[in-house]
Amino acid sequence: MSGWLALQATGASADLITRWTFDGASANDTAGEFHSLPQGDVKLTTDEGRSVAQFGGNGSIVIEGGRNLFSRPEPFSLEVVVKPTAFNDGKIEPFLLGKPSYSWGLSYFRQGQIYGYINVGSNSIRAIEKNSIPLNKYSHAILVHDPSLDGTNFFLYINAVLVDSKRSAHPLVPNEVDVVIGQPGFEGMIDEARIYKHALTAEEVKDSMKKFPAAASSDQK
Ligand SMILES: [Ca+2]
Repeated sequence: MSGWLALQATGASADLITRWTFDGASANDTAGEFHSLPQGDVKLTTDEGRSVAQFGGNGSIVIEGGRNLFSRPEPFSLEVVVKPTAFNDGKIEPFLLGKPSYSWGLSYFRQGQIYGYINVGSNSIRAIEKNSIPLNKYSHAILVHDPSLDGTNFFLYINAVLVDSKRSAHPLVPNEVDVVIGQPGFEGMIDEARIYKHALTAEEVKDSMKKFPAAASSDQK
């Protein structure tokens, strides 16, 4: 009985494939599954009491070992705590976390818009108003895909609020490229990047926000 309860209590965390806290000296993930290579102007730094990866607009963290992640229809969730420091208007649309271009991912677009993709650009869910994720402030973004659902199966949450959803028009497709955090063009901070082999429920999204708050004054262990 207690074992069963313990399993219940672990919930989504049991399906957390990996997580980048950027709390140590390297950019590697906590699971030790992936080799994370900061490229370009990425540096690990401290900001507002958090240990984060800082991107200056010309760098990204390339995750080796992630090439086969989600290359077939299966549930997944992507989560980041993000603080942009500049809009990237006129430049490429950088992925915060995912596989460019458009295999799957969460991106930061013009004027603070947030897009989530599967397969192609038109197959996206979005928060398109200006400052959906504002400059100079930590926000929390989660993209969820649950291919087991017949109808709406693709969800975008900002600060645990569902801002868009739809039925994905495409399944995931094989795309053997590296996963990246902060594709070149992104300027700002990323913390607590997480990948789940699980479709987070709305309740689990709220729980994750509580555990890893965007507005934390220090890192949550
Ligand atoms: Ca951190």
